[in-house]
Amino acid sequence: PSILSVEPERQVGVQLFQWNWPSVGRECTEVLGPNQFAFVLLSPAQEHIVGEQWWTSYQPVSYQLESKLGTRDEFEEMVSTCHEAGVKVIADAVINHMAGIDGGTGVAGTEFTHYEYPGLYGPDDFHTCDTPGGDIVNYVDQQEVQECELSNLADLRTGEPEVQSTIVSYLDDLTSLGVDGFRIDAAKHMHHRDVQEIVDQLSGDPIIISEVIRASSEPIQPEDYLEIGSVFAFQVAKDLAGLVPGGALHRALDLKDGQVPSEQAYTFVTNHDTERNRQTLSYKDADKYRVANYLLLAQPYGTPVLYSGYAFTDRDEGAPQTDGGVDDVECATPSDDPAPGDWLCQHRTDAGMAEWVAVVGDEPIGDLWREGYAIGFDRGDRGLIVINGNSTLDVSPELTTSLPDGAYCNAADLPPSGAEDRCADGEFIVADGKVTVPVSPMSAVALHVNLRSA
Ligand code: LAG
Ligand code: CA
Repeated sequence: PSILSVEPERQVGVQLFQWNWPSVGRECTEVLGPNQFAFVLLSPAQEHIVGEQWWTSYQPVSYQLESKLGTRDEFEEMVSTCHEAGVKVIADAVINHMAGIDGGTGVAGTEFTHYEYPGLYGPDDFHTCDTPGGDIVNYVDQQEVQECELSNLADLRTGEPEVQSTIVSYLDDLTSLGVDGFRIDAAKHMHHRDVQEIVDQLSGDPIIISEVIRASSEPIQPEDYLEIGSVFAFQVAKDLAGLVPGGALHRALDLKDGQVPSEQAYTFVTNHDTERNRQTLSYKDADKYRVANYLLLAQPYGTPVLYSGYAFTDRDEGAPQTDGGVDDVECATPSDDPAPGDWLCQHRTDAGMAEWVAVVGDEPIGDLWREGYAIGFDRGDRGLIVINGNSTLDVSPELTTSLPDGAYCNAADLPPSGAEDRCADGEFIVADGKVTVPVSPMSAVALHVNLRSA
């Protein structure tokens, strides 16, 4: 029989929240590369304030690449390791602000005060603002959102040429180490003109993903940033949080985020902020979270970014660390009740799905099968998925499919190793355009043409 096999086109990314550089590199080699992940999104790499909380990463004190996540050398090594595995690296660029505390010594030894960062910035480089504490209070006032302080974080005059060139040197330094793109942290808090001017001065042609959290009542919208590059599609995450518990899984097929075109939307189920403020589903939602991830990956809108963090009880709680450095990641055994500090490695559960997405590519959604809280459909003649959102009922539809005949394995159920002989004995038999697909509650079966028995 002619085994149609497809050149996979990597698409799926993963945010490895607070992973140190050596652990990121190892993950690229062992899991992300073999499973056709496209990119990894890092936590911030620059020097930051001292403290056990995760969010010290978001309080820069210098642009030295020395942080709780590793050294400059470790960073450089990680980037090349990931590249060797075929995985791109997106850095988290905290450029709206510097630290939000009175002063101190950073993790690499830089002494600073709130508005003085030796060799980089002095008081004139920061906005001043006459709101209480200089903070942003009123999100309906564009100027206030962009020129006052976000939680006391010293707000850079990002419209000024000298500030811009300091930021550009920092980002170019990351590019010189091989970084492929940037998440622009707190992009909403910088005028899109400022971000555009900074991006225009960067060397190379990095991927740009602006973080502009959509709120319908506000004057600043993600659409304002589309000329600069892509944006994170927060609306998709919020919609998934609503529709999975409600059981209306088919509504995930119409997902979009306002007027953001698919090619410029980075979609996700959760990130480090939303899993803490409970705006989205997270590991705490156990099987609902897993179903939401299947939906995210199954539908064609946007570029999916999986999330991988650690269990926590207190929102400030940092990742497990020793002497100020985050420990190497060791994935905990999957559990619906993990202990605080356990590395969850949620993305590994979906490792085989990253390849499924790479294989189905842009193929459109075929005819929809629907029964109760379960849905199923083809993606062209390359893949098929059935997602069962029923919490107690099995489903077992006999589907009409465009998949070529063969014995398929379940990509949603592969070990993360990406082993050679992944489908020795395919149990899902496509014959004459029909296939029966048994799926247990709150799980999925995903077939693709590159995962068949010979
Ligand atoms: C972001 N995107 O726009 C990050 O995704 C988000 O995680 C960052 O907040 C925020 N913007 C600034 O980069 C995080 C924490 C905050 C934390 C902040 C700075 O969610 O809780 O604020 O990082 O570390 C903390 C305290 C505040 C305090 C502030 C300054 O929670 O009470 O005012 O530090 O000292
Ligand atoms: Ca600002």
